[in-house]
Amino acid sequence: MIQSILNEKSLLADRILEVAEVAGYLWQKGWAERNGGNITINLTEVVTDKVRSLSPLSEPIPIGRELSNLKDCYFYCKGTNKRMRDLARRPMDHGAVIRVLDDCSSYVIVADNPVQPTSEIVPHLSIHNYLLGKGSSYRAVLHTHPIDLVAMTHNPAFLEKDRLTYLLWSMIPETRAFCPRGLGIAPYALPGSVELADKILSELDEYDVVIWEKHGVCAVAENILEAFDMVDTLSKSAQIYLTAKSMGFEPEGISMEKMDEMREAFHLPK
Ligand code: 2HA
Ligand code: ZN
Repeated sequence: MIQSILNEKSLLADRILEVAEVAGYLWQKGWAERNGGNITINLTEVVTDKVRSLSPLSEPIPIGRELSNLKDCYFYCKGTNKRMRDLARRPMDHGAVIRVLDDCSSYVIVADNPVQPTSEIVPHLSIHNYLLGKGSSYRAVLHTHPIDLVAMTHNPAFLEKDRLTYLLWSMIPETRAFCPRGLGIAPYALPGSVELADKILSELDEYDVVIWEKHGVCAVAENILEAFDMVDTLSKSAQIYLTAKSMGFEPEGISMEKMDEMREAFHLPK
């Protein structure tokens, strides 16, 4: 049998298999054309002695910034140019585990194969660094291209702060309940750029999901299934809105009063 860190049962293997499960959903949803989208998860707390003992499969690769909270941290990262639909079947051929070195500004690939991490590695690691820095329990970062949500960002009116949050919350109660911090907005910026990374970081103070104008969404959560569920729920709301519009009417939406009632009943944040 080919040596793979997934051959032995471990929490680390479970986390990577969850990524594969979500990658399959992204493809089925039509949110992951070609190599579209990225997933990284922080595995440091579940890293096994076996993975710790592996020799690097690459030279140190510079990150381009110093991320001081990531010293000796381990991540699973989708590979650059790799497809979610392939990752769903063979996560260790289309992604890799990396270790950030003690200098906090470079990493090595440690398993299974020298698959180069996603082109969005700098924004992703910057987000993990930020989350650890504020003591967050979030370990998963998902970037994907949901058709309905991205379509909505082509209307400048929807890019006003919290306009989409309230509109999508008002379509079904689940969205308010399971995406209680709403949807942040990042104006269009070059994919993979430091500018985009910094804009997302500033939005994450307030939101767990950030939509990037004319591109996609980024969601952070304790695990990758939770991150997927938030985007899925927001997308469901967007579909209800678009379905009502295509039937020729503006959906009424749940009133602010009813939403406040729900916020109090379920102890949701303001
Ligand atoms: O890596 O989605 O934004 C694929 C992307 C880049
Ligand atoms: Zn993208």
